[in-house]
Amino acid sequence: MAVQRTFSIIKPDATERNLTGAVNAVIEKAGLRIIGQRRIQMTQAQAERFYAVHSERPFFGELVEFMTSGPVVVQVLEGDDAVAKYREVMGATNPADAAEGTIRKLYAKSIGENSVHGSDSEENAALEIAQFFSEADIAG
Ligand code: FUP
Repeated sequence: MAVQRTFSIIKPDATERNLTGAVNAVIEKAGLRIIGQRRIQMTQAQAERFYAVHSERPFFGELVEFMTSGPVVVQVLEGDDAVAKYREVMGATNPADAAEGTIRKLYAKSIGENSVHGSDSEENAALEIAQFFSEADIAG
């Protein structure tokens, strides 16, 4: 299996409840390494660019509002098959459908306030990482 990087966000519902360390513990227990991490307040422009693919969806406005409602932790994760592995560790988008032990099953509040983001492909991971990190801020 190839070593990959993926992009993660710990969302405002999780930072608000002081769950950064708890989420990171699940990530690290799954064998993924946190090789870049920064806590930021996302601007509206950053959130709109990040979720541009959803701009025509009815929940877009709420999504942008939520992602800018408090601090987020942006992360670069590395490991074998990291993109698929992190999707597995996160669990289903809707926490009601998420498997036991996944971050969303453990911590998410709803389909909108679902605690974490993870890239859905290696191509998107590279684009998302580049939106928030320079190589100098990543050490694998
Ligand atoms: P995921 O890849 O699991 O984060 O899910 P999507 O890319 O489908 O959705 C991105 C974000 O849009 C979700 F994390 C939350 C939000 N969303 C809603 O608020 N309502 C929906 O019905 C679907 C997604």
